[in-house]
Amino acid sequence: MWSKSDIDYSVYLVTINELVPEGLTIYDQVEKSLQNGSTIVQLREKELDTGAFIDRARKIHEITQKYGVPLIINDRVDIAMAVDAEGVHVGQDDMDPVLVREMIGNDKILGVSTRCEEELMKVINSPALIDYVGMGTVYSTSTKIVKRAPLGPAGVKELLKVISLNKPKLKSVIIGGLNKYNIAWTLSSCAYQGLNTNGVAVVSCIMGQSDAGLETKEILESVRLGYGKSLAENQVVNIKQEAAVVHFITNSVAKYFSANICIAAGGSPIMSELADEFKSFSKIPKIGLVLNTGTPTSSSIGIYKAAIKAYNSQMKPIIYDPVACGATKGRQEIMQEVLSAGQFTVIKGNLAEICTVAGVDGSKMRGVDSVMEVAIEEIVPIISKLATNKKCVIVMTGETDIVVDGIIPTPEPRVTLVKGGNPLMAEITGSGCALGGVIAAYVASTSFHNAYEATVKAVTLYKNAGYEAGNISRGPGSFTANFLDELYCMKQRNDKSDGNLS
Ligand code: 3NM
Ligand code: MG
Repeated sequence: MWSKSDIDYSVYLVTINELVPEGLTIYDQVEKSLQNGSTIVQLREKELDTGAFIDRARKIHEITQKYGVPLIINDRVDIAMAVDAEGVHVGQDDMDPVLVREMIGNDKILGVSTRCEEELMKVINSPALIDYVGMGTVYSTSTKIVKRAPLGPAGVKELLKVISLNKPKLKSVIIGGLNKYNIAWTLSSCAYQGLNTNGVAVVSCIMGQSDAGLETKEILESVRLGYGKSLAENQVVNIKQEAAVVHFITNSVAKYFSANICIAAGGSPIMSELADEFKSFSKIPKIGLVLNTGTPTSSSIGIYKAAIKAYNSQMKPIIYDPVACGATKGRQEIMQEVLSAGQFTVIKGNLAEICTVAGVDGSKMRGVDSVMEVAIEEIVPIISKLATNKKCVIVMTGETDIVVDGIIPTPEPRVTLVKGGNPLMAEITGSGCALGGVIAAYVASTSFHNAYEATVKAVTLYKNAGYEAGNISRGPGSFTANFLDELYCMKQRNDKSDGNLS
């Protein structure tokens, strides 16, 4: 016999018969999902007549009982009672929770959908005993017609704040557009102080899949990953550098140089554009992806997206370098697709590229690159806004590099200006691109809460090596060799001095 206080909401499966693939039944899907770790099931039927609904509810209940998992019935109190289900879930336009509670008694689970602070407060202030709230829609979904704008992790966080301040014991699940690629990131970024949501409610990403078992397993893994890396729980992590693997998807011009620079900076480069292997790469404990879109082909976007999904689902860092993204319409489209395909840890670019990513007209600032100091006050707010929006670190390279933290932006995004380098850096091909690999090596060696610190260290190392190399070089040829040497020696010295990246 389960008790209401220890219900596991972490993988909350909501059924939909209409999306079950041909050849499979709703019963197959629910059973396979339960076998692989879903923790609570809601039967949601919008079309069935009462008799058929009861029949289906009975069959589903037999399955959930076999796995010791509670069954919740959507909307229909009568059906929940008829099959003695463990609970009822109602929306804002359904039966008043007070009435539902009167009918089902105190031992059953009662959940209510909320879409905003006002609805949440209504639940919190309700005289009825409500066990959990569903909060959504988190992301856009085609499973249900939703009229409001998605909450996003930031909106969820606002709602969790309301719960935390008013009724911290109220359980919650989030719903809408969640899948194995975005769950870890969402959970890790929506927590309010110590309070996170208790689970993810998912429909299509299990019910609509040909292997509902495997999908459930992967979703469970993402949920664990997301909670494990919750910002609120885990603020301080040492940055310790051991050889991190850097996976480069980079432009053909920069490959050779990037690989050498990466090794000199303590990383271990691999080059691959074979989407089939991305998933296994992303499971390497210390790995980061450099996604440099400098020489796209007509098939590149599929490769980019596969890589983003793989690395996001394992919560491994992605350093996005949108080379010349404003140059043509085609490149702008690729940039938009890449940006909407997932979450990045660092976005690195020059003034023009960062302005394009930010949707700002950089041309007004053209020429600023060489007189950076005067324009810093103008550009920092733009970068800060972008960093906060994208919840990532932004690196704008130039005579002075600017690094801004949008991952932990409170109260204000942190900003570091990194000077140094040498004009010869601009005379060798791929020096900008190769920096992405050094950042990846550093960021991959730490937790993502420390991505900003790690990025600052990588950028500083790079600038310092460029400066020293410039002092002893006659031109681009010797500079290339000296730069590699300086980077290598500085890295060795840093490691020796304390074994850390400090
Ligand atoms: N309720 P999927 S969104 C049933 O926002 C439901 O309250 C929502 O489906 C809400 O996981 C939704 O396939 C459908 O995106 C979610
Ligand atoms: Mg309803």
